[in-house]
Amino acid sequence: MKFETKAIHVGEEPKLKEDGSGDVVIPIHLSSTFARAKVDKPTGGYEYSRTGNPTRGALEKRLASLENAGFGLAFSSGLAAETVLCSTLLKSGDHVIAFDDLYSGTKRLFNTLFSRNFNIEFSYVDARDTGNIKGAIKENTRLIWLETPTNPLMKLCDLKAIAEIAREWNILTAVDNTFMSPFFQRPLELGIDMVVHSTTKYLNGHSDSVGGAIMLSDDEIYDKLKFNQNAIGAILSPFDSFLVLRGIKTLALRMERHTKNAIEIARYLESQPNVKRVYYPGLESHPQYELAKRQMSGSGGMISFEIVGGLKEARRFLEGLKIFSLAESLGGVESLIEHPAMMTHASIPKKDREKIGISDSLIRISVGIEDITDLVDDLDQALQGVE
Ligand code: P1T
Repeated sequence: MKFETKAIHVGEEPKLKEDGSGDVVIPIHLSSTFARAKVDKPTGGYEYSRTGNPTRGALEKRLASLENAGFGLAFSSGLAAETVLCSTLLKSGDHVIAFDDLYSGTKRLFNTLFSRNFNIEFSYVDARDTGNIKGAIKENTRLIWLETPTNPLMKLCDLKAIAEIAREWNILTAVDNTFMSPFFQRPLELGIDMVVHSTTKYLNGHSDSVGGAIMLSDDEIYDKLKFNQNAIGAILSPFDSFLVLRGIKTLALRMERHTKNAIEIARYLESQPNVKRVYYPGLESHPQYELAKRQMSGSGGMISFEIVGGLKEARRFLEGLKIFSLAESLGGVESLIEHPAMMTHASIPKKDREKIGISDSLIRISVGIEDITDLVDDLDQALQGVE
């Protein structure tokens, strides 16, 4: 099956009953426990809903199919998925190499819980240059953690090249594929070991559910992660599983429209005198445009740009918008806009933020699927209002 067909059918194949009826959409199985006929083992494969639930199971099957993975696991948030992955595969004394630009919640998790409490060492490198990854490898390096494109600076890294190095050194690789979604980028096909998603974003696509996922093909690692999904208990609820299953059905259509709108907005921004710089991998001016074309089949709906001026100008612009909501998060049908330094990435100390390029003039847009002229007109009136 091709991507669009899998996105609609996998995990939700109707089971025809004797009376000829069969649900086309999987029911939301709310039961927290499942009765059994015999003490020894569960009758229908399910025993307790934290351990396994039919609605979540359907979603996990679909998630795996979209990344061409053997297995999928669904969690209560993107950060819950990351927590289970790291706490399962790392132990005290291990070393992790991570991209220096990451969603700040991921950095906070690494630098507080895993670094301070569990004595795991993190080296943040500019992974745009694969040589920086190679140079950071130590005897105790166990995991390489990447986002591409990164949140919020839209930096890319060469997944195939990094996967090859990691394999050579027997180091595991994980890629947070939230920004691209499996429709535009499938890291496992490039040799990466594990993919992580915040399903809160494009996979669900409607800003009404918080969730996370891991997709992978190694059965030994899967068994360990599955064990800890149950042991830790940060699972996705049946209702949220249903929402994400529903959202995924339109993922391909949405991603195409997000991208079409984003390209127009990126070009519009590039032409504006009070815009200093636009960060979008679908623009020829992006320094890694060639890598983007090779590694991704589309450039997605996320754009960052720097407004001329500083905090004052950014604030005036952001507060002057009418259609774009000033809000954190991304990947929904509605356009969102935010100020990374004061909002999503405020937990990173100012000096570290500035070192990697998150300045007070940086603005991040999650381009929705509304009419493009409405979106450009709104940006235009707010930009004119700054002068
Ligand atoms: O919010 P949660 O579902 O726990 O996902 C965390 C997360 C993980 N990875 C990436 C790339 C993300 O962007 C996020 C969450 N990001 C935002 C809320 C944001 O506005 O950037």
